[in-house]
Amino acid sequence: MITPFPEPVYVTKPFLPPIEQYLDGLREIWANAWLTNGGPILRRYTEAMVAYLGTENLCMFANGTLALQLGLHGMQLHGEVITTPFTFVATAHALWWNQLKPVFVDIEPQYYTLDPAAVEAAITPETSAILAVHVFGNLCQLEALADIARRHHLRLIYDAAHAFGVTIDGQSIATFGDLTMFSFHATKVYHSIEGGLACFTDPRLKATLNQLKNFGIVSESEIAGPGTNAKMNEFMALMGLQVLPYMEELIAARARLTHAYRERLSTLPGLLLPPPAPGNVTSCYAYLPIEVDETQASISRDTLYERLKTYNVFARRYFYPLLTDCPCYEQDCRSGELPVARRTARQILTLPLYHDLTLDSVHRICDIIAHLLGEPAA
Ligand code: T4K
Repeated sequence: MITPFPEPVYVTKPFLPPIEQYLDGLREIWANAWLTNGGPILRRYTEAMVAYLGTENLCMFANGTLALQLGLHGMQLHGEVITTPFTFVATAHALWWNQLKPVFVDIEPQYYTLDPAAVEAAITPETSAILAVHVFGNLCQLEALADIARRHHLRLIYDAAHAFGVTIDGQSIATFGDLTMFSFHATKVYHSIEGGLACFTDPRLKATLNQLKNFGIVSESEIAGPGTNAKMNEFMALMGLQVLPYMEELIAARARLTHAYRERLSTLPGLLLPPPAPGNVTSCYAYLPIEVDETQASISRDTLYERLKTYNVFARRYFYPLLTDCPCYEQDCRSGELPVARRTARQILTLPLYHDLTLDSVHRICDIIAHLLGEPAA
């Protein structure tokens, strides 16, 4: 008999380093009596990040949203920015706060990233940039987007909130496009409680972003302009610094669980899984998205989502609704029906995936899903 989990199983769970190790770090913070504003631990963390990503051109932030928002601001964009409707709201909000008009275009059906042909078709004289999202850690079509940006003289920005740790041909994805943003929120594969990072190709952006995140301050007597407060504090930097050495282990654990999910779920009728990453890409296994095709399965995505809760399994409908269906953005849809994005938002469900979820739990979640789909348990 299939019974509910005794405790809630959420879509994700943050990894925490050994508490004694964090307490040692707290003692250092106490001794320093330096809590924020570019303290010694943040400096150490920034150096570790430079080494990890292989670029000096980066800037740490209080969260990914502010990293993106200020990154866009620092690049002095104007007019329209072509982006995806299938993402977390923060992507579009970062444009809104810069008074940039989002132009939402369709995604491609396999990995849910921007469809380059749709991007190119949406370019107008008002377009200044493309804001693409490596959604679920799936890489965008890097070459096609770079080619479009080059031919149309557009800036290319990546929201890589989900993609920290992903590499292509052995190279970090931090250095593609003009600017890449990572989120280090507690719900991510890698985190610093809250936190964000912007990596960029133009080294001059570093001073600009460092000022923007610190009220526009250049020195005690000089203010460059209206900045804001988007600094990372020492407690976050400490967490980020202590979680970083576990990256390989965290990704390996998620890979094992992903393979187990795939093996079982790919045999169930009406469930679709995006293909694994191409051979030259190392994934970070950020999310476990499935699509429920109501015409093939005996159940809709929403019914499955609700019924899973009765088994204490809290999957999430990332990303639903489409941004173009949110009242603040619905007037910005200029590109017709967005059929792929619309279908994906209707069918998508992300299942629990985190470092210490057990293989037994994955098998049990799969058995519950099979049961709800009217299939025999394995
Ligand atoms: N761009 C994209 C594409 C993004 O996905 C995001 C953030 C951003 C930009 C902005 O980056 P940040 O400014 O956040 O750095 C969560 C996260 O808050 C958000 O960071 C993330 N994307 C988004 C996809 O997911 P919610 O509202 O779904 O989170 P919440 O609080 O419901 O948490 C989800 C589950 O995680 C909970 O059911 C339980 C578990 N959880 C959560 C927290 C916070 C824990 O076990 N422990 C925790 O501490 O937005």
